[in-house]
Amino acid sequence: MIAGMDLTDEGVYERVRAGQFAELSRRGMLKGSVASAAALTAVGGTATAARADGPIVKPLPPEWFTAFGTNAEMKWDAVRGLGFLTPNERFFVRNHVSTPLIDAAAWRLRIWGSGVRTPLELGLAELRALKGESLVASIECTGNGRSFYTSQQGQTVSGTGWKLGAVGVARWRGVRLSTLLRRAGLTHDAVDVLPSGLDPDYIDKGVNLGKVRRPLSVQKALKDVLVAYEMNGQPLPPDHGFPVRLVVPGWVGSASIKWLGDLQVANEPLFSPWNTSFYRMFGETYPPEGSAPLTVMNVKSAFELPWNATLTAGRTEVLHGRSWSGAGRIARVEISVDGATWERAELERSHSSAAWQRWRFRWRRPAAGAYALRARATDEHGNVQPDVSPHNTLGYQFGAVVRHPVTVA
Ligand SMILES: Nc1nc2c(c(=O)[nH]1)N[C@H]1C(S)=C(S)[C@@H](COP(=O)(O)O)O[C@H]1N2
Ligand SMILES: [Mo]
Repeated sequence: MIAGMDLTDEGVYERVRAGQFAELSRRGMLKGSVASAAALTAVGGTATAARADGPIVKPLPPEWFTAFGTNAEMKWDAVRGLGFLTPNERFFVRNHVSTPLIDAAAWRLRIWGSGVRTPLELGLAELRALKGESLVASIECTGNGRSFYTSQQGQTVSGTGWKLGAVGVARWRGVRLSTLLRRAGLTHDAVDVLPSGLDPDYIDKGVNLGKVRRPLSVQKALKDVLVAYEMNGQPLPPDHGFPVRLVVPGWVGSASIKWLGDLQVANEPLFSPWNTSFYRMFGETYPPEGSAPLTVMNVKSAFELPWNATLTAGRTEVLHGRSWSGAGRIARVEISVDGATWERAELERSHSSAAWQRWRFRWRRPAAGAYALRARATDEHGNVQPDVSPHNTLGYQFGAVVRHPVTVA
């Protein structure tokens, strides 16, 4: 315990560690570790990586981001007026450890294991020479919305206290994972793919859990997963996986491994802490080993408004927002300003089914007072946001309708 803080709480731990990290780099004590980290080698794959000055490389102006140690949340009020895609410099960051600076010229991706006949190793130029494809897709942290378990439902959960900004949508460009797997001679009995990152090992409560890595099924890998090297027309920024990351559409963000260095393909199920200890539901209503590993993300909605925004009484206000679902397109969005009656929001043109849906709602001449605005979306499969999210101790997948406070004055 540091000064009464509970370091077993992931959010507290990350804040404390980031503070210590910042202090060390201010005092110039990381010079030695920069040199030793320069020859960092990943399991299987190789790349040289250096450590940046802090856990996140890009600037995090407070008007765009809420900083949480190694993570940074996009502020929804800063999104108003931006286009459909989240600009790279505005995209949320979720780092288990810290952004590595990877030398693209030395980067290699290895594909190996019992599920491929001809193990493959390729560099960035070779990857870029393969047929490229673009995909507009969201990436959303499994814990997005976590703080509402506490603020809205009075429940205790651990992890970063995100509001709704641990999500973003980009146009990704890269090579289909299926292309690489087939080139490596994917066998008929292959079942799992385990991508590993090149960031430093993740130390959780003093235990080294190794490289950030999380298995996904071959089925999903062949369906729509992209091995991406571009984000919104630019090379991936360091914080978002430079030079190469996975993009696993619709699935929990932790599946979209950044700084990809290694792909193990196996003819038997693979496990890592990221599909056994984390990214499952744990708690009262779940078995001791937790739910099945989480995959598809749930339905959520956000207003493009500051928290506790002040609006002008008697003036018609056009409220803007976005809704999204890992399962597919959004079919309907309803808004309530009084918590009792619901009206349809107007949907804008729909883009990719793997991305969000923009909408607007005309709030006619609101009277002065305090309100809780609600947006409730339904996706094309009939998944609808409930009033309450079932509790789980790690605070994953908060999908209930969020009550967004505003004051009309
Ligand atoms: N190698 C590696 N990949 C990773 C992570 C990480 O810490 N290391 N974090 C994961 C999690 S939990 C999420 S939500 C997304 C976040 O992607 P972003 O930082 O580009 O927004 O990356 C995933 N990929
Ligand atoms: Mo995440």
